Amino acid sequence: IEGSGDSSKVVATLPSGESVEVLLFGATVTSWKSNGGKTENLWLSEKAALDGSKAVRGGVPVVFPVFGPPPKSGHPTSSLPQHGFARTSRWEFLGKSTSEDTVDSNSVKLDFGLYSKGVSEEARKAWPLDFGLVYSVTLSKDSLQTIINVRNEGETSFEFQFLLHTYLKVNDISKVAINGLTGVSYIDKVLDASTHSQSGSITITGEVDRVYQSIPQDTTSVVEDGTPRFDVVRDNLPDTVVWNPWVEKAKAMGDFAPDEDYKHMVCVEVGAVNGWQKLEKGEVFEGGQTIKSLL
Ligand code: TA6
Repeated sequence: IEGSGDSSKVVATLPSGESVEVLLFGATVTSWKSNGGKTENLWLSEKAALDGSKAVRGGVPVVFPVFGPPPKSGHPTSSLPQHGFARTSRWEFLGKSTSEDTVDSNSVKLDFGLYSKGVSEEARKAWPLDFGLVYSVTLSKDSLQTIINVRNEGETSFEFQFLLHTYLKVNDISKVAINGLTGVSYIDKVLDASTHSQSGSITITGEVDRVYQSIPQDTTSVVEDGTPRFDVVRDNLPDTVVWNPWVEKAKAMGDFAPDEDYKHMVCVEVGAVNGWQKLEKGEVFEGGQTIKSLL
């Protein structure tokens, strides 16, 4: 662990130079370097708050127990902030384990925990359900795996949404195509939340904010200038959000810098956000992603 207080982070490096950095604040992955440590794969705003003062603008924020603005009223999450409290809570570092998968490719797993008693008073009051989260971040030579384990520690059932708000770094958004979602139904939040069906690749020439639902196959691919750049593989999660704020929204976010960096990022966010996952007392949900860097 490096640093102290809310800006403390865990850094892990493989013998071949790949690395990952995770803030205890929100268990937010803020850096993932592949290619021997030469290639940063995640976008992080130059004005991202890394001191615990607000959710990190970039990396992989953890969204739980609600995605987006919560239901207006009458739902247990109604008085939670947008995207819930996990990304703005102080998680515990539970430990690190390394494994020699084969002689030349090993991996390191970092575990983080967040429990009911670890969230703020207001979050606890807003969502008074007993839960336990264990978030595992596994760095391998060419991939990063992030998996959540949600346990219902209470006496009653509860329901939740979960999403990994991954900011992928790209060279030039105008040369990006996102594949693997052809024919999938999506809610277009830029077009009044109307429902559409994806035809062909996704290209980004303006603000994009789409919730793709119940996707039949598990891999979403990001291709840059004709070269495959990332595979984002879902594990037990049915949905994927694709988001780029474009120039106006980028300017409007105080912690999004530099303004024109919308050209160098795209969010591909795996999750279970269409409806609610229900957990009975003592039940566990597990799901997440493996991002493969193909460079
Ligand atoms: O994931 C896309 C989205 O829901 C957008 O609608 C936008 O709100 C984005 O998340 C960022 O939300 P934040 O609360 O991090 O500013």
